[in-house]
Amino acid sequence: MNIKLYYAPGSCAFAPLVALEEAGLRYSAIKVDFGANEQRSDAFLEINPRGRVPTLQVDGLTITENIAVLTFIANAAPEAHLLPLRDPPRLAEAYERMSWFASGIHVTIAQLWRSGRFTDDADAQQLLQNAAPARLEAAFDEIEERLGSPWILGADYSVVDAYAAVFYRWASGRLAMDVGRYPRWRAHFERLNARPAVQRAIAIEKGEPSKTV
Ligand SMILES: N[C@@H](CCC(=O)N[C@@H](CS)C(=O)NCC(=O)O)C(=O)O
Repeated sequence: MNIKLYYAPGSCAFAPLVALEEAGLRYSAIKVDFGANEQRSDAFLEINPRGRVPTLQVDGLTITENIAVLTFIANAAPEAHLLPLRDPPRLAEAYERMSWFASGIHVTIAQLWRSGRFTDDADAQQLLQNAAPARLEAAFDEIEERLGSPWILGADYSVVDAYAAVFYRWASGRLAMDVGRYPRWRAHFERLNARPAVQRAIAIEKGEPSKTV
């Protein structure tokens, strides 16, 4: 299999970058430079007309949207147990969390950082931005309350944990939120960060080469 992951450092593509490292699949990580607006370049729009990461290419098939990308990776390396593929109730729980991350929390982040996606009206954009922080706080409170132990789904680590880390990084970084109010989530993030695959994903974001095909 020829796998290429298009990612941007610090973006939500961190989750599939971690998943690929956990899976032990051979792949190429290709950086899309958001600073240079490369996601809007003709070359990248030809790959993903939505101009977003993560974008995965597998033998010429293009897979976009985090949930689809993470699902592909988990299925491509079932021995890595990155999703509870044979446990329907637990799998439903995994998809409930990931869907909420993608269509709830991530969209609220976009309301704050990319309000132009929702309306061209500058005043309406400001209103969207003003409303976002309280909604994010409520969502992150919910993450804190619903965390399993040691991992989100309980005993077994999964791609859901890596996906949650995307939001923790934003909360503690660009959003400059007081993550002290999320002690369980912080402990979860530190546990995740200690995994060798996560450290490798961080190194790739910093420019170290991935396992290339
Ligand atoms: N619904 C998509 C969202 C992907 C998305 O918005 N990715 C951001 C990075 S976190 C992006 O590529 N932004 C580029 C842009 O908006 O120009 C998913 O879940 O994968």
